[in-house]
Amino acid sequence: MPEKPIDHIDFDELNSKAISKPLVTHLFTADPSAHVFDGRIYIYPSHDIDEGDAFDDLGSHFAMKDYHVFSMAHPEAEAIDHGVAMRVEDIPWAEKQLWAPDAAHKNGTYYLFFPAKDYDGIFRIGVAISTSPGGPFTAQPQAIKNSFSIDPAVFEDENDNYLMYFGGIWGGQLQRWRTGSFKAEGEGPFIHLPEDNEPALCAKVAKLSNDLLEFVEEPKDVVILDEAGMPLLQGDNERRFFEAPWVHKYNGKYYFSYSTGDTHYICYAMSDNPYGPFTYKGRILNPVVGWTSHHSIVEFQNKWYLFYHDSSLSKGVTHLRSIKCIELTYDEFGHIHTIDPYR
Ligand code: FUB
Repeated sequence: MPEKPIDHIDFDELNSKAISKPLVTHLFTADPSAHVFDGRIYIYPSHDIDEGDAFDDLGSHFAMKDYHVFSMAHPEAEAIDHGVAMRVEDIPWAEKQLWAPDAAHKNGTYYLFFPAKDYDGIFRIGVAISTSPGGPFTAQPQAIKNSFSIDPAVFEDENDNYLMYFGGIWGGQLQRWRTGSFKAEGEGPFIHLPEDNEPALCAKVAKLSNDLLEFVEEPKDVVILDEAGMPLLQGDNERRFFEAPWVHKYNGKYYFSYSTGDTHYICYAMSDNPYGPFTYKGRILNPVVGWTSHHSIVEFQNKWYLFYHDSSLSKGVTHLRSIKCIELTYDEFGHIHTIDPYR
């Protein structure tokens, strides 16, 4: 992914204007998926490292090799590092690039869902399990059957249904699956994408099996409609889905939030149905320092929080990010107030 020009940024000034500080400073962390387990906030992020890989629009420089889990007693408390939760060498099917994970809990077992490239260079989504929310996690021998692309986010509905949302375009390879099988031919992030005037590529949603280890249905499109009820178009890059899906429920409505990637917004859309279609509503987070933006939304003690990341600690290095947290608020119609990450 390309760098935004950062020559003009005074990072001391920027950090003094930042609305929140990095939760973790001894490691670089990104893509925070937050959940409340046993009354504590657990955060499942990517662990960013610099492997010296060349920067490209497919994100080859995001070369992560392990996961750490963090937990906090409350959003202002110190984030405790629970240590290495899982390494790429402990995942039989995965070769590289442990990207944005998520977690879920069911019947005393904790599940870590994660994307990684297999030995054919194809992103798949795997599951690992633990008896503790802080790990360590043991990976299943194979990726989830028929899984593809990146950024799993698992939403638990009231009826004990667990739905996995996933997907990401460009380096996330979603565009290579448009016909139902992986299209390997062609180089670069744009090949296989729809034309600008065609409906945008959608994130996917699939219900998980009772043991949360497989899909029990074909992944379906998470359609986002505009105010006129028409699907957003691929060329509408300030609003269309790029990566980082997340779903939460507030006042009986489902909120599908996501990153717009190359325009650097976190946006959201609302629906009465977790499968959608969702109607576009607006922006949650304006652009952060760094190319990517990725978030989660969680309720803790009757307040709502946005977990996100930026590259301010690394002074703008795209693949060395830091997780952060800020309160998120709604208006009387349930619309989310847009957050500016720097005052
Ligand atoms: O961290 C690697 C990738 O960058 C994630 O999977 C994307 O969502 C973006 O944040």
